[in-house]
This record gives sequence, C-alpha cells and structure tokens, in this order.
Amino acid sequence: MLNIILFGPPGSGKGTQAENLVEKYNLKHISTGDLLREEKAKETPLGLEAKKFMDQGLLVPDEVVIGMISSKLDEQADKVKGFIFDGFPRTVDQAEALDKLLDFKEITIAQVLALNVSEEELVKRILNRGKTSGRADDMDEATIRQRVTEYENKTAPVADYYGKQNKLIRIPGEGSIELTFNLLVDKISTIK
Ligand code: B4P
Repeated sequence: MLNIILFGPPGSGKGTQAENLVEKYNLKHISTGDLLREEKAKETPLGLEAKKFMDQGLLVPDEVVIGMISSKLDEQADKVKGFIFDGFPRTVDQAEALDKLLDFKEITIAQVLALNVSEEELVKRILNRGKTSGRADDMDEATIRQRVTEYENKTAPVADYYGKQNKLIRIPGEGSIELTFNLLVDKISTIK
C-alpha cells in the first residue's frame, strides 16, 4: 500500500494537491476537513460539536477526530491501494493515535510531505477562496489568522514527530499548483 500524509498550514494546498494525487495514484483521499464539513452540513451531533470550533478557526477536539478517522479506515482498508491523509494528523496526540490504528491494521506511512507557504500567501489564498466557498472560516481575516496560530501552536510539532521517524519531506508550496504537484510526484517516485 502507498500511504502518504499531506501536511502543512491551512491554505497551503493540501486539499488541492490531494485531489490531483488521488487521481494519479488511485488512492483513497481522507480529509478530516471535508469529513467534518459533511457532518456539519448534515447537522449530526458530531457536526454540531465540530461547528463550534471550526467557525472560530480552532481545532476540533482530538477524540472527535480520531473516532471519525478510525471508522473511515475500517470501512476502506481492504478495498484501496493506499491512503492520502489530508489535514490529519493535526496534533501530536492525533499522530500517536494514527500510528496505533495503523499498527493494528499492519499499515505504514511511507512519507509525510509538508508544504511550506508564508502566512501572507496563506491569508491571501484563503480570503480568495472565501469569496466562493461559503465557509465561515474562510471569510474573515482574523479567523484565518487564528487558524494559522492554531497550526503553529498545535500542528507544527507534528512535523518533528515524523522527522524523528525519518519520514518528513519539506516541499516549497508557493509556486503554481502544477509546479507544486510536480515536486510532490518527484518525491513520491522515490518511495520503494
Ligand atoms: P481543512 O479543511 O483541512 O482546511 P484547510 O487547512 O483550509 O484546507 P487546505 O489547506 O487543504 O486548503 P487548500 O490549501 O487546498 O480544515 C478546516 C478546519 O477543520 C480546521 O480549521 C479545523 O477546525 C477542522 N479540522 C480539520 N481537520 C482537523 C483535525 N485533524 N483536527 C482538528 N480539527 C480539524 O486550499 C486553499 C486555497 O488555496 C484554495 O482556494 C486553493 O485553490 C488555493 N491554492 C492551493 N494551492 C495553490 C497554489 N499553488 N497557488 C495558488 N492558490 C492555491
């Protein structure tokens, strides 16, 4: 199986690149952001809980997200060539929980591809998406900057977690979508 984590701050291109990689490698895309937005739209108890955090630019509590991922892996693990995790794990606790879940299923992560983009570019991209996305967390600059702060405080340490496992690869993410995609494919092609 080819299992990859796409890592990076909000607006760095994780979702955008994951869609292209899924097509190229025929993988299953697991985006916790998309899953949470689906739950929100359906107004499930999980979605209503998640909304309180997402609309303020805060991370949803670990136990909510880990439970959701666990059931997705159970549904899919036998059927696909591999997974692209997009927006997960976002805390060290989530990374540890993912390792335990994957160990149990005898699945390993091959690479963690981390997209580097400056804060000003992130804010610009997300505000631009906010014109059409209808996402409350994309429309207000203060909320976007709160998301970046959450990333720096809680998510950036996840890079060290995978660095210690020699799985972290940093990729410049400020170029065009196509250029960034080519850089990602170059790295994935080195996986044995
Ligand atoms: P996500 O859905 O993961 O939101 P995101 O970080 O904004 O998405 P992404 O980074 O994939 O966007 P992309 O760059 O592709 O999370 C939303 C919220 O859900 C979080 O704030 C949190 O509350 C909650 N959540 C999700 N997962 C969680 C977890 N594991 N734990 C706790 N809470 C969790 O796209 C951004 C824009 O940039 C797009 O318009 C795109 O077209 C554009 N773009 C992309 N690449 C570009 C490029 N190279 N050049 C120009 N524009 C580009």
